Amino acid sequence: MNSLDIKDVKVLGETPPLQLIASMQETAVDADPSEIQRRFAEDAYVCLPGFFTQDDVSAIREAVFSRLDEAGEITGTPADGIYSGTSQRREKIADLGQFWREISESWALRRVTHSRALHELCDVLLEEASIPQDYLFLRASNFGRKTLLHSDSGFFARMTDKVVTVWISFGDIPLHLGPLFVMEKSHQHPRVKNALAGFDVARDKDKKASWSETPIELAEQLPSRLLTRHMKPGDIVVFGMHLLHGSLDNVDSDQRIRLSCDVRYQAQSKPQDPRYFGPHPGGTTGAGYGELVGAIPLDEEWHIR
Ligand SMILES: O=C(O)CCC(=O)C(=O)O
Repeated sequence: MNSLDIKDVKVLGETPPLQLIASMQETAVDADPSEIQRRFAEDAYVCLPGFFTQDDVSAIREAVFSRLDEAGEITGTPADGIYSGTSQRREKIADLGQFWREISESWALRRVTHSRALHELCDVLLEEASIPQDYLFLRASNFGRKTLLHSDSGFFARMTDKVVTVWISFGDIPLHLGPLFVMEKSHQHPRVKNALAGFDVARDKDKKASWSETPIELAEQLPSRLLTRHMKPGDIVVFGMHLLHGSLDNVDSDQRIRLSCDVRYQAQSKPQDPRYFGPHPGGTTGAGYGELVGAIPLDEEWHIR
């Protein structure tokens, strides 16, 4: 079954052939924990629609977009999240890292990303008590943005791979706004396993985490498929460290900004990577919140890791 409206999908500017793209499987929020575990063990991801409420998401949109509005990046009502086409972030904000840190630490956001409900879900997925990382990746992706194909192991599995990524949709994210995709069963493929074994993005500086093949090329070669869906406010996708993923391109002609966040939970019993825990986490490279693509003004290019 393929219920995706393929004409809205762009991956690095290309429309994928129909056989290379399909809908993510959905798991009901109230599904039995054993069913959630079974699906996670099989697919390395679970997608739970409506995990958070519209009110939770509205408060986050208000908190984040009103700050971007201060930087001249928003037009109209801030919570609508429409890019103005320009930015005065560099002129108006003294410290871009501090700016992004304040937004990333807002209460509206943290009460969701570090909520009891998410904590309990991650206990189920990790099959033991979990703990969230303090450092999180908030992403405001305007027209033309996309996340290249990669896995999270090279970032977050230095101390343990009993870690999961939780991706949260903070708005309506139809296919042309560039939602997350995962590459179906890529974690099981020997070529992917070999490429990821021992790779650490901060130590192995001569290598990038992003794959040189496009998602369409790799899906053809493995073979695999890109699994995605029209994300709604409060939907979440939780996935393992070895599953390849990225995002579709945001090609929204109305300049709507895709707002999302990714945060990691790990087994509490395992050693913690100090880069991501504590009151002043340094992040992957040690530069703190300033190293994230979110800290880059909306009219500038994103870096590639
Ligand atoms: O939201 C995105 O564009 C990519 C998310 C991602 O790479 C992650 O959650 O690890």
